[in-house]
Amino acid sequence: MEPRLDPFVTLLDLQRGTLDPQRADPEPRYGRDLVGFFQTDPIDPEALIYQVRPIPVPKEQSEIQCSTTTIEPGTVDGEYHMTKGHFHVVRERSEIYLGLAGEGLLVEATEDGRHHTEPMSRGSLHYIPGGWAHRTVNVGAEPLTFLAAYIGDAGQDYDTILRDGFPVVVRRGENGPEVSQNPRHPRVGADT
Ligand code: M6P
Ligand code: ZN
Repeated sequence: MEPRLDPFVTLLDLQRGTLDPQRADPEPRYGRDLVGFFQTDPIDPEALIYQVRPIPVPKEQSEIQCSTTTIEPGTVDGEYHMTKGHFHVVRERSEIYLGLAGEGLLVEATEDGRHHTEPMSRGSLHYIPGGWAHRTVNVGAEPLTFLAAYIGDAGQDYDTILRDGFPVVVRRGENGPEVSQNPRHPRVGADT
């Protein structure tokens, strides 16, 4: 075959998730971008909640999309800062996350409401199988940074999350993070 892309290398700052050279603009997510994802909408529309730094390649099945994500520490009305979370549009597409810095929780869920959480920290390697929505939550005092790699044509479905949310929410409790059922989710299933 005739190769489609030339090889390339990017230097990743393992603490901050920055890329050099940056092959695409970072994609910041502010309070205003996260309306509808927390139990209570963020008060400050200008607050930076997280930032995605993509390494762009064609969004096709033959390519591997890669990005870093850095979530700032903090809470929105008691819920820890988190990503929107998504299913893949092509549901069977899988993904890998690798924790780089900070302390987090990866929350995964199926469409019938089963759910699963895994602690994230430097070196934690997470396999997210097809059919599982995924959201990362920063439960620490420092930024949470992780690397993601996924099949290029996966696509992100946010509408299902905006409608139902995840089966569980992660809040700051007296003794650290507390995972509890989301009262708004239509069908909370088993913790697997
Ligand atoms: C990871 C990957 C990206 C995703 C990002 C933020 O980097 O899973 O595909 O965009 O996290 O998550 P979300 O899109 O759910 O806000
Ligand atoms: Zn994904």
